[in-house]
Amino acid sequence: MDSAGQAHAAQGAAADTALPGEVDRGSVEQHHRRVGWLRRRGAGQLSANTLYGTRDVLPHNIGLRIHAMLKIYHVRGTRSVRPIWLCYELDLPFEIEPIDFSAAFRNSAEWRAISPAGKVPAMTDGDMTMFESGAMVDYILERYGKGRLSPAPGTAESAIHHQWCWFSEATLVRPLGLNRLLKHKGESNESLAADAEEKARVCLEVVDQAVSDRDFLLGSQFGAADIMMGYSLALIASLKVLDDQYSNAQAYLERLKRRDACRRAMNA
Ligand SMILES: N[C@@H](CCC(=O)N[C@@H](CS)C(=O)NCC(=O)O)C(=O)O
Repeated sequence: MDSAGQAHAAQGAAADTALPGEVDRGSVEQHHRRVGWLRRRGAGQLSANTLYGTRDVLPHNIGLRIHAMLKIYHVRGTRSVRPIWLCYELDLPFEIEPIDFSAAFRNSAEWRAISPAGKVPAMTDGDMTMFESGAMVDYILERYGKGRLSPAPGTAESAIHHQWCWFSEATLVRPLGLNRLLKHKGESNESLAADAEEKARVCLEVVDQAVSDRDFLLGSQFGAADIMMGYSLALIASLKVLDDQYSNAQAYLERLKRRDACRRAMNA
C-alpha cells in the first residue's frame, strides 16, 4: 500500500467496528500473492482499489480487513442522486446498480426484500441494507466522511445542517408529492393542488432567504445539506414551481449544478 493508503487505512482502522466483508487471517497470504501477481504484470503503486476494487485494506494486527463496497440501487433522476452525489464529492468507491422503475418491479418480492415500501433508492454496505436517501447520506458521512461535508456532531452548526437536511425532504417537497399523487390518480382536486403548491412556495421563500447572502446553506462552504436541498430544488424546478420569484434559490441551484459531482450524479 502507498503511504497515502497507509494513512487512510490507519484512520479507518481507528474508526472501525465490525465490518462486513472481513477477511480472515489466511487472506494475508492471498493478499501477498495478489500484490505479486499485479506487480509482475507491471502495476506500480497499488492502492486498495487497484487490489480489490474495494474501499480500504486495513491492517488489523495479524489479519486484513476489507470494506465491502457500497452499492446504491439507482434510477436516473430519482432520490438515489443524493447518496451518489455524496459518494462522488467524497471520492468514495461505490457501485451503482440500475433498477427498473416500473410499478411491477417495485412491487415485486425481489425489490420489496430490499426496499420494503417499494421506493427508490435503497443501498447496501456488505450485509447492511437500508432505504431513505437522507439516512443514506447520514450513514455515508458517519461511516466514511472522516469529518468532511458535515459539521462536528453536537455543535450548533450541526443542528442547522440537520435542520436543512430534514426540511429539504420532509417539509419542502412533501406538499408537491401529494399534488403529484392526486394528478396521477386523475383526482384533479384543484383546490387541494393549489393548496399544496402554496405550501411549497412558502418553503421556497424560506430557502430563497437563506441563500440570499451566502453561497451555500451553512455559509461559504459546500456541505451535505446542499446535496439534500439540491435534489429537492431540482425536483421542484422540474415541476415548474421554482420560478423567477425565487432568484436566490435559482442561482443557488445553478451553483450546485455546476459542481462536477452533481453533474455526474444527475447523469448517472
Ligand atoms: N423519503 C424517501 C422518498 C422515496 C421516494 O418517494 N422515492 C421515489 C423516487 S424519487 C419513489 O420511489 N417513488 C415511487 C412511488 O412512490 O411509488 C427518500 O428520500 O428515499
